[in-house]
Formats: sequence, structure tokens, C-alpha cells
Amino acid sequence: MSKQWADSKDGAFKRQVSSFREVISKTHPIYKPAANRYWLYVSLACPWAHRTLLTRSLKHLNTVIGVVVVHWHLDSKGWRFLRYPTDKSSIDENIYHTVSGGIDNTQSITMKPFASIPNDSDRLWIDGTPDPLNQFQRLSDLYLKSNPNYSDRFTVPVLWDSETNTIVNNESSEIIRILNSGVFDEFIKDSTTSSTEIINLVPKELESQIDEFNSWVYDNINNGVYKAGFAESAIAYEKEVKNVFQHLDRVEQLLKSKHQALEKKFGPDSKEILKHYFVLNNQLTEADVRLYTTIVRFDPVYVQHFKCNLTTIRDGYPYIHLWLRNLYWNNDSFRLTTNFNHIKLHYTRSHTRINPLGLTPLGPNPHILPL
Ligand SMILES: N[C@@H](CCC(=O)N[C@@H](CS)C(=O)NCC(=O)O)C(=O)O
Repeated sequence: MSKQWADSKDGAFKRQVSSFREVISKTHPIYKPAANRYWLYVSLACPWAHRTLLTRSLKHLNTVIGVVVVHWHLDSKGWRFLRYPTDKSSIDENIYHTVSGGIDNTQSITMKPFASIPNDSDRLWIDGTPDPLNQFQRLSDLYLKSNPNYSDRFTVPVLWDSETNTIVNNESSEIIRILNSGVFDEFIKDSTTSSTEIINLVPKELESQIDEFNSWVYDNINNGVYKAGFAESAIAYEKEVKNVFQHLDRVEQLLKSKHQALEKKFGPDSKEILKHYFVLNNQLTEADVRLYTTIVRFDPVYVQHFKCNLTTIRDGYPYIHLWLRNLYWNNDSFRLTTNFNHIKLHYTRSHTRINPLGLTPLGPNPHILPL
């Protein structure tokens, strides 16, 4: 199996290519659109899985696509689920359809100090969920059920078909396009939502702009922080960390000119500004979704854990910081799918090569500032 760590001679980190790449569509011979047939297996810590959970929520698919949440601790055998309760009545099916993915997000507020949480903690709906479909113990069971010869890493997210018991797709960028494609719109039960109100995160006329933005953001920011954090030589680390900040500067400039244009249009103190304050075309798109899952982790984790500490978002990037807080505080989907406890515990306890003692830093306090 390939390693999570830097493999190459120059100490640079290379991410593995995903293996399951099917789509769901009316014309697909196997994977037809349906309600309650497809499930997302996610980690609330993982920025790639977070994209899919966020898209599911923004598209009102919480009652159409189920969610299983792995325990935040990634051990030597990979991701695991919580033990399936012996008392089955304690499994409330509805819990799989909540916006935060089956985890009560208010736990973030009432959670114990990090020091008292062991890595094998087993708090149902807090540390993760069981797998209600097959009662599997490990994410690897899904991969091996789909392909007994699978020999790569067992990564989240996974889009799973409960009818054929196979993985449809394990590449987050493709899963979010499937969820956005509209194939599930007819199954949305949310009576307050008409199909015209369902957001299209990749409108045709913006597709090439979104792809172009995603491509440099992925390489230099989303994956850039991993390349800095997993680097195994000072030369590789220094090159990558500078590169991350050069590209954050680029996003900052873009958002600054956006904000200035909106101020001109609506007046400097207008409430309208934040309603249009997104990275592309004054509307919420997939570009915001994909950038958000990295930026929201930046100050709490990437600054210290991945040593991306030339500055913080809150201190060094006022326009990105405003954009981040606007998404988090003004949009339920962003806030409720963000779980700082899973995020902090996962990175600091699972990457023992970076943080051998597994101590979880308490700060920053708060994890995200008010708007
Ligand atoms: N290309 C994948 C990458 C997913 C990925 O790297 N997930 C990480 C968590 S952040 C994972 O599951 N790692 C488990 C492992 O390496 O054992 C995607 O975007 O879907």
C-alpha cells in the first residue's frame, strides 16, 4: 500500500490518484438516481470529505443521501466506525439525515477538554457513527467488498451504493459534481424548497472559470498545506509554505477587489455586500465550497500542525477572513458541517510522525471569530 508520507527522494508529498470513478445518472446501466440508495462515508476532519458533506447540505440532499461518519482517529489500519449498538432501538434512522452528518454539532460547545479524550473514545454520535448498512467496522471493508484486490489507501470520502454494495466514486471533486448535477432533485422532500430555489454550484456559464480557479487553488492551497505539512526535508517544506502564502495573497487580492466593487455598487455599509461576497461572479459556487474547507482549518490546524505559520487568516488576510466568517455565520450548511473537534483531534492525534506525543493545542480561541 502506498504511504501517506513523503515518498520521493526529494522529501515531497504526492497524493494518490482515486480509483472508483463512476457517475450516477438516468442513463447509467447500474447507478440510477434514487432516494436512500446512495450513502456518503465521510470524516468530519477531512477537507475533501467536507466538500461532499457541504454540497449535500447546500443541495438539500440531507434526506436523500445518507451519511456515515468515521471516528476522527485514523490509526494504522485506517478509518473505523463506532461499534454498532447492541440495542438497535438506539439507532434513530433520522440521525443519518441531519445537516451535520449524523453528529450533533452542539457537542462542539459542550465537549470535554481535549486532554481527557482518549484516541479510542467511543461516544456514539460524538466521535463518529456506526455503519448502519453493513455494520462494517472499518472503511477498508467497503473498499474490499467492492474490489477484493484493492491495494491502495482507504480514503474518505466514499460514495456508496447500498443496492449493489459497491463504491460508486471515491474522488471528492467528482462526487460533488454528481450531487450538484440535479439527478436527485426530484427526491427532495423538503417542502419549503422548490427546484428553482436549489442552488446550482456550477452554472454552465461559469464552469470554465470555476475549473480554472479550482485548479490553482487545489494545487497550491488545498493540497499545498499538505505538501508543506508532510514535507520531509527543510528545502521541500520551505518551498511549499512560501507557495501556500503566495497563493493566499492572490486570493486576498481577488477578494479585496471584489469587496471594493461591491462597496461602490451598494454603498460602504450596505448589508447587500455580504450577500454577494463570493470568490466568483458575486454568487456562491463550487469555488467557494472547495476553498472554504481549507480556509476554515487554517488557523485551528494548518498554522501550527502543518507549520503554515507565516501569518494567520485572522491576522494577515482581512478579506479572506471576512469571506470565511460570512460563509460560516450566515449559512447553516457551512456552519453545521464544520466540526472543529473532529478537525483538531484528527490531525493532532493521527499524524504521529508530525506530532509524536499527540497533544492537541487548545487554541486558537475561539476557533473562528464572530462576524
Ligand atoms: N482524492 C481524494 C483524497 C482524499 C483523501 O486523501 N482523504 C484522506 C483524509 S483527508 C484519507 O482518507 N486518508 C486516509 C489514509 O490515507 O489512510 C479526494 O479528494 O476524494
